[in-house]
Formats: sequence, C-alpha cells, structure tokens
Amino acid sequence: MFIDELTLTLRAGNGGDGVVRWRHEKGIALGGPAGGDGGRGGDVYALAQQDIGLLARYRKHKEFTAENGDPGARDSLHGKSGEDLLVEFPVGTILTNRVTGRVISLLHLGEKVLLLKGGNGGYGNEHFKSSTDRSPKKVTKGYPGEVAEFDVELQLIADAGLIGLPNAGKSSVLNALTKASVKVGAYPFTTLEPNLGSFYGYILADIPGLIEGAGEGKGLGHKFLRHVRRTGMLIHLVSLEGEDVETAYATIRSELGGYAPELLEKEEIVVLTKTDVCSREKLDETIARMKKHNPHVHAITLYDDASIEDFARVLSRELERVQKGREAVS
Ligand SMILES: Nc1nc2c(ncn2[C@@H]2O[C@H](COP(=O)(O)OP(=O)(O)OP(=O)(O)O)[C@@H](O)[C@H]2O)c(=O)[nH]1
Ligand SMILES: [Mg+2]
Repeated sequence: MFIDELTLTLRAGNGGDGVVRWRHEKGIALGGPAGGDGGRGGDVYALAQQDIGLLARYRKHKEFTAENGDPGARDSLHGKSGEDLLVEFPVGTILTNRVTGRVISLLHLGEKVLLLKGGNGGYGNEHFKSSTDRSPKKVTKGYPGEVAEFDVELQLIADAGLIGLPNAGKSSVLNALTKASVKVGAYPFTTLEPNLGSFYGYILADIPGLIEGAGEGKGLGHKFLRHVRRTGMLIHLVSLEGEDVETAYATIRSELGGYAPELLEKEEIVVLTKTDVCSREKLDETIARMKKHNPHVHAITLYDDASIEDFARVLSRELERVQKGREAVS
C-alpha cells in the first residue's frame, strides 16, 4: 500500500542523571565526591532514501525514540551517550514539526537533517565540589530530549510527470521509455500508486489516472495531484480512443488548475496515444485542433517503434531544455 501522508511522533533521548558517589580511599572513611555526569540523550535525524514506497513501513508503527543517555557512575565516570536515531524517508518528503512549525524538505539522496536534539546529561556530585563544599551531595537530573509530532508528506521529485485520464496509456509509455515494468490494463485505475522510471538519467513519474472532480476527491482523488507539484514538466497523454480529445485534455487541465494554479504554468508536452486505433484523417485533424491549446503535440502508438523513438528524442531535448532553464533561474 502506497503511503504519502502520515504523522509520526519522534523523541530524542533523555540525558542521563548525574549521581552521588564517593571516593573510596584506604584509611579514609569518606573520600571526596566522585559521582559522574549523565550521558547525552541521542539526537533524531531524518535521512533521505531513494525508495518512494518507504513510508509504508510507518503504517503501524508511528512512534520512535532515540536512546537515553546512561546515568553517571562512580569513580567520576560519565554515563554513555545514547545512540542517535536515524529515521528514513523517501527523497521528496516534507516534514513539519508541529511544535515549532519548522518545515524540512528532503531534496537529495543521502541528505541527513537534525530533527530533534537529545537532552544533556545531569551533573554528578563531583561537579559541585568547591573550596567551600568538599562533600557536595548535590546532583542534577538529565534534561529531557526534544519531542515532537511531525506531519510527513511525500511530494515526489521528478523531471517529468506523465498525466492524463485513466487508460490514456501512461504506464505503457513509462514502460516503453524506461526500464520500468508497471502493470498495464485495459481498464481505468490500473495504476494505484505513482511509479518512477529513469529515462537517460531523468526521472519520469507515472501519476495515477486523474478524472474530473479529482480535486474534490473523485476517483483516486487529489491524492496524487501533490506529486505533480514538483515535476519539472508535464507529459499530458490523451488517448485517441475517446471521442472527444479536446474535452479529455481540458478536464485534466482544469483539475490541475483547481488543485494549484501554478501547475498550469508548467511546461507541457501533449502526447496523443494509440494512433493505431484512429484514421490518418482523424489524427491530422485532432493534431491541428490540439495545437491551438498547445503547440507541442506529438502522436504515438505502442505498435510503431519509430513513433516511440521519435517521441523519446523530442522528450530528451525538452527535458534538457527545461533543466537548463531551471539551472539558469537558480
Ligand atoms: N491500441 C493501443 N492500445 C494501447 C496503446 N498504449 C496503451 N494501450 C492500452 O491501453 C490500456 C491502458 O494502458 P495503461 O498504460 O494501463 O494506461 P494508464 O494511463 O496507465 O491507465 P491507469 O493506470 O488506469 O490510469 C491498456 O490496455 C494498454 O494495453 C497503444 O498505443 N495502442
Ligand atoms: Mg497506469
């Protein structure tokens, strides 16, 4: 089950307590203070991993705690510090600390961010020794580690997102262009979770079918629209099987705009799929009509390798252009 939204409770470790101990020396009833300080509690870190299905592991288990520091010990020994806790998230995860409001976005594989600090250890009685008090009994307790609930949301990061109505052929195109082997089916909503594939080093995301009203929760709902947000560009697939290609196109555009108007600003290539099911005349006429909405219109069929190869060339050029554009801005 694909999960892209959940809440986790994370706790850093508490510091260990300082302790009262006394030095034992031969012939002396009570030596000086020798109680050590407590160890630090472990910190909590977020670590970004590549696996987009990783949040499913937190479906049942939603609370994690770093190790506490050990208390101090005799002979002035400091307690052992608690181990840090690394919590793994997929690249593209946005974490919001509900206590502080701090928002952390994991953008790169291997990125490691401190989420919560462990508590410092308390002081043992040796710490309080002074010229006026040679036998202090005072100690301090370890400090509690930071604790917070985190809202966790995954927004995939991809160079291009394949979008379109159910059955448009999105997964088929992902499979044809990349090494992905996503299930393809002659029925709507075959794909129930986003899939990624690598195309000459660019990441393509197959976004599950959107339908009219998705923004209000129809079909798979707007659940997956969030994953369109951070795609560099859109590959908008419209099947030529349908009667009204323009309406199909407009439906998706209006869902995108209804969810977040900036999605309409993204670069978009329109791809008419399944040219094998329609006549040459209908294809030419449809292309001409669609060019009024977007000049980047291409047509493909899985049954003609040349059409896929042509499109792959166009797409790699576009991806390069969009990436250069983004680099120029940043
Ligand atoms: N005739 C023909 N059928 C195609 C072509 N491309 C895909 N199909 C078929 O169209 C159906 C839907 O394809 P998918 O790739 O599963 O479509 P999708 O957009 O991923 O669908 P959802 O995951 O349900 O949103 C499948 O039966 C495919 O075999 C094509 O070029 N020509
Ligand atoms: Mg699919």
